[in-house]
Amino acid sequence: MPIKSILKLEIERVSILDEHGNYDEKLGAGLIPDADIVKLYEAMSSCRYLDEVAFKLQRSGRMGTYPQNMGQEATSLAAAYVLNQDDWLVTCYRENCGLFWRGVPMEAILLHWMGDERGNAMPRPHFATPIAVPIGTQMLHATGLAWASKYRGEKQIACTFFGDGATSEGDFHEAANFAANLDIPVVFCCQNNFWAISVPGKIQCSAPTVAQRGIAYGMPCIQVDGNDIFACVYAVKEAAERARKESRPTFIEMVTYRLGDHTTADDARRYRDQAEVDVWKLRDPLLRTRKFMESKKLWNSSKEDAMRQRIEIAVNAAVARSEQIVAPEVSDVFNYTFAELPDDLAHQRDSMQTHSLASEATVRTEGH
Ligand SMILES: Cc1ncc(C[n+]2csc(CCOP(=O)(O)OP(=O)(O)O)c2C)c(N)n1
Ligand SMILES: [Mg+2]
Repeated sequence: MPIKSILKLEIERVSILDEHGNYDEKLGAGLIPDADIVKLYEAMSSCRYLDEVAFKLQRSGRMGTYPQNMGQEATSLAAAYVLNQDDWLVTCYRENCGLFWRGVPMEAILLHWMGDERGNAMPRPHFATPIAVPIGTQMLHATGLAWASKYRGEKQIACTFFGDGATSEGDFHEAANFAANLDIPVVFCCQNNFWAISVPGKIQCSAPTVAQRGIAYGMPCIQVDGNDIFACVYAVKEAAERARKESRPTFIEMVTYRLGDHTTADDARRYRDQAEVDVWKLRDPLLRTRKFMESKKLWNSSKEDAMRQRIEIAVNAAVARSEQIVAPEVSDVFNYTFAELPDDLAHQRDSMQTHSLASEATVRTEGH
């Protein structure tokens, strides 16, 4: 028997508005109305400004740590723009732009990174899950949420975001396998920014694309220019339609780049070349969207200045609200996990309230 080729795979890449301002009229026809692109640009710009402010808050000791979103704004925003308000948006920690579009207030994100978990209690109208810092967990949550929706006969789908590094975690593979085999309406959006903190993508994924990791599980896969909001909208739209009509998952690799450090606890200069960063600065999603709007006479510098003023007022007000909120009771740490607090935790709670490290708890629990 001759040896036959039994499978040939292909990954398509979508780019509509490139960094040089070239726009694919065919793919982009009617994709985002002019009025919306202006709103999307303002959303990306305010997310960028919040990033700058949060960085300064951290450096001046007013925030614990913060992961800048800079450079990756278009990806999650495109998804939030395409999805219905009641579709689940299941994010990682670099998707502020999508969350703000959903209506999550800026101060919620600020509070979370200031160490106040009330900021991470996403209320129902936003259909967003808490920011997930443990890498990979949220792909499973999204799969579960979408499965529950399918089981109940509801139309809600789920869309989840994670990094290139997260696709090396077992959780990703479990979620992808489960979603593909059970026909679950979930959209997997991988933000391939080429780095998992200091680990470069090429030493943790030997395949030429991350997208093809989804092929192994039998789901449609596509790669898009993640700094091109049009391409991201195009891909999420297609994937959301597939999820809704056929109840099938899709894997989208969004190729992007984080222009800042991994978090404020990192110094990326120690492991990546400035020359690489400089190349990606030219591919900035904000820059190309602005140039596109200017070429269509939708934007000019006086509109930019007016927008900048609006953004500064909004962000500064959000910072003020996040810093003015009354601090939670320390004992809240114990209040939301158990209906009846076990003895050892009750002892910890009570001894914590002695106000002196040397003194014993005034209230002692039996057995301690
Ligand atoms: C389970 C787990 N392991 C390790 C870490 C530490 N950690 C935080 S971010 C990160 C890298 C993630 O890289 P990637 O998935 O590419 O996301 P990016 O930050 O680049 O968007 C690691 C290893 C963690 N948060 N959770
Ligand atoms: Mg990464």
